[in-house]
Amino acid sequence: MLIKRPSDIPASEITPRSVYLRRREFLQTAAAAGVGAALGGASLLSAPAVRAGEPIPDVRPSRLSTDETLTGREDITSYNNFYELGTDKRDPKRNADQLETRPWPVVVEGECEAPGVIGIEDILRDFPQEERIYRLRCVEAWAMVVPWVGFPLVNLLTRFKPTSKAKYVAFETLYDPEMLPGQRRGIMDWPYREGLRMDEAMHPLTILATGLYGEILPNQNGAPLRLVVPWKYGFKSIKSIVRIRFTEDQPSATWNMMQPSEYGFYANVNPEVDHPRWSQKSHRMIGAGLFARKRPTLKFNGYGEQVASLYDGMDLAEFY
Ligand SMILES: Nc1nc2c(c(=O)[nH]1)N[C@H]1C(S)=C(S)[C@@H](COP(=O)(O)O)O[C@H]1N2
Ligand SMILES: [Mo]
Repeated sequence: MLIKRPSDIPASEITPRSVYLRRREFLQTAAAAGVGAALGGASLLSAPAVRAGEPIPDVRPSRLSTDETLTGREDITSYNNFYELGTDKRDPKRNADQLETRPWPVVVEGECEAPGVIGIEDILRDFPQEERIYRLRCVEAWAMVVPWVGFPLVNLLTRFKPTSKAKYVAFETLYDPEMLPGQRRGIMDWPYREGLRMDEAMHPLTILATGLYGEILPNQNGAPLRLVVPWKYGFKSIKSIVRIRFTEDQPSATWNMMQPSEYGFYANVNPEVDHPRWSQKSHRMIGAGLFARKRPTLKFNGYGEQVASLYDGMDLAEFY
């Protein structure tokens, strides 16, 4: 019999401990939810390695894209907020390789008739991928224009049949200190969490992104699956999602929990409501140079025509 020496074992056969543990958790969750084979458990567990930078096939352009000048790929992928990979803007790219994104089961649970688990490969296959060029406006008063690849969140949510009790959707990032070095420090109450009201989640502008510039998402940008809500500050756009839960009550959200006076649950981009420590009236474009003129920030990040009616009758200074 042939005994494989360690050097003969292809990298694809070696399972990092954290991935192994995640598989086990996935199998337990799947069993508890009574899904398992029905949702193609086998393909979930033996997904081929797809890497950042590989092209995503059949990406269709979207009419919901802006026509502004794109921020360069280098800037989008090297100036990041992703505290799980470090708090400096350059840390996420530096630490990106530590995160293993295959296999990547996503649990969908809570107030729905068909809870279950879906793998990233099935997500890429089942939901037609579009290019959506959106402004991303960080609460720190800078912005980018990003050619995301992704699909409307509503397409995924409806598959799991939310009940009439589902008033909100909660999201969670992977918790795995072995692969996410930032989680070895108690700087936040991990995992990173975010949430949307059901109508915000179902809105056609709200997408789950799987790529950018036509290619699989780099880890520092939230691979393999991150939320993008273009009319809200960037911190709502939670990265590396592993859990989606329909809830009756407003879910907890990381920055809102940490500093509620500075970061609201809604976090709609609003030049009329300043952050307590700085103005939100204007922002600088990443990549435009330090001396470039600041741009005026638009209410709802310029998407007011599409989304303002979601907040009819709400005082946006109170519900910031
Ligand atoms: N899990 C997680 N998601 C996150 C963050 C984070 O630290 N962890 N940072 C948020 C913030 S503040 C912003 S501005 C955007 C940045 O996205 P980008 O790095 O792709 O530009 O991601 C958001 N999503
Ligand atoms: Mo941000």
